[in-house]
Amino acid sequence: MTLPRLYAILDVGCFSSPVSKTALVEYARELAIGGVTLLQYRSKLGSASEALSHAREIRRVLNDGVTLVMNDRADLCLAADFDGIHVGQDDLSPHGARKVVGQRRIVGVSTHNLEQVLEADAGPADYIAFGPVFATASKTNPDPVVGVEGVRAARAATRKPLVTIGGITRLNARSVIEAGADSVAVISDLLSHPRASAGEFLRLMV
Ligand code: 3NM
Repeated sequence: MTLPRLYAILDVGCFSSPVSKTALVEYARELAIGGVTLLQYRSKLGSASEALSHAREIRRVLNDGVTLVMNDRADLCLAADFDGIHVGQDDLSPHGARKVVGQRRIVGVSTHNLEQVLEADAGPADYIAFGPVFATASKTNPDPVVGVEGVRAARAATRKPLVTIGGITRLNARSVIEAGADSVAVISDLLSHPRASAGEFLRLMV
């Protein structure tokens, strides 16, 4: 698969509670208008039924031009008719996720060190996410920062599409791409002006 340069993550935890489905969908729409073509839905706190309701509405409103990936939950990926599933080191294995979602959907996996990159490289994931590249406030208990040098090392360790994540902003995204990343995954630096920020990210990574 070929990844777009920008992989936007809609993290429900970044929205003020009670979370409004309308606000989430509007955010996703703004990202899409800004040029986002790959979007992950991430909900670490709410119920599965709430996540499914959000995901279904996002799927309904965004056209097929946006590839939608569900964080963690292979069941919700299928139920919301998403295009892929992203698993962390403590979730289903890529192999397990693949068994659930089948061959035609995308499976991505998070890694945080070279050993995990090599393990993911040998497995069935379609892409490997690696990070945190820089310090991040968007994840509880993040792994140690890997830095741009870490990205270079990960690039040398796999030929699978490489997504970098963690503290990536419009100021440092280019340096990460130049270190060999195919794509940058971003939560915070899209939040305040999603449409304009997505557009800027995409322009500076051509
Ligand atoms: N995963 P921001 S870092 C969700 O290291 C997530 O795997 C990470 O958010 C990892 O763009 C991270 O705001 C948070 O830093 C990314």
